[in-house]
Amino acid sequence: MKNKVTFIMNPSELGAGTRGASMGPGAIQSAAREKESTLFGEHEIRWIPEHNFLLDQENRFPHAKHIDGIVQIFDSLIEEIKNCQNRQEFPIVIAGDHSSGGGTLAGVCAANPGKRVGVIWIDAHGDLHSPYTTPSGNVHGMPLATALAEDNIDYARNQPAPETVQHWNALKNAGGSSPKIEAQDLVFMGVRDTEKEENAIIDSKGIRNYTVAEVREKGIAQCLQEIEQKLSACDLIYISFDVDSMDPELTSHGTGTPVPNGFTPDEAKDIILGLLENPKTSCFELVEVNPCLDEKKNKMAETAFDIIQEIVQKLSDVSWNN
Ligand SMILES: [Mn+2]
Repeated sequence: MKNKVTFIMNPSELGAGTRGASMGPGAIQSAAREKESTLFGEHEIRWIPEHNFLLDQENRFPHAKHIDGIVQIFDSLIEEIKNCQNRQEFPIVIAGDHSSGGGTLAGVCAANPGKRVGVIWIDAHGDLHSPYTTPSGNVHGMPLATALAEDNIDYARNQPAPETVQHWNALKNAGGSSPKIEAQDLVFMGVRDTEKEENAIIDSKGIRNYTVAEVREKGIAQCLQEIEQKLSACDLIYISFDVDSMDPELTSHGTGTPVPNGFTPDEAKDIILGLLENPKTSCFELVEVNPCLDEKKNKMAETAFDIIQEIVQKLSDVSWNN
């Protein structure tokens, strides 16, 4: 049984389309300090080296902006997740933009070779684009395609340059395996803003999405029971929580791409705490807090911190796999 948490802070915002998500991890720490919480003093904190200086240079990769730096970030995340595994500690990753999720997931797979990894992606978006299909070039819209090794060539709208493709292949192969997960082992929750290129993958691979409406209608407990059943063949589960899965009116617009009609903060918390009761859950990540965009001072970071605090409390109450 693991009983220790390590925070992995990844202040990269290379994958985001608006600036400021690099300050998300710091804003969450500030929210903690404002409440005079000692949570971040009670656990190991590992900071991923950032490459945000690339944002001060001309972008060389229009179809996967700053992907050269993101390759480095993936490698650092893999290293830290492996270190957590060696120390028998539970990693809580707090990251700027959601491209981080691809690296964390690569790390979970690399730290557990031969194990089947399930993913619960709580998000307003599908994050299934590739350099071939992206309308924006922002890599935070691509992390799941790195894990699924999904170029989605049938829906290509771009012709990425060879150097871009080389880096993209590095992301897909990060940690030494590709694909890292099967589409049937991926569950969406709260996804409500996708593009046709992503819908094609969701439809053809039958990726299950628990909408906000379905979760409310069935109840969280019933949905989580179904998810546990669906992922019963998986050895490990990784939870990726994008704060834009929550309703911006009930939180704030302190995130890069807010979408109306999301989960309430209490619903998000109950979902995550429920998922942590599954002993297979091995890693949690929270992303996309952007204090520069917050119209309610530091509200999104405060909301995120409340959730993180409850997660750490919960983890001290439950035991889970190796
Ligand atoms: Mn996302």
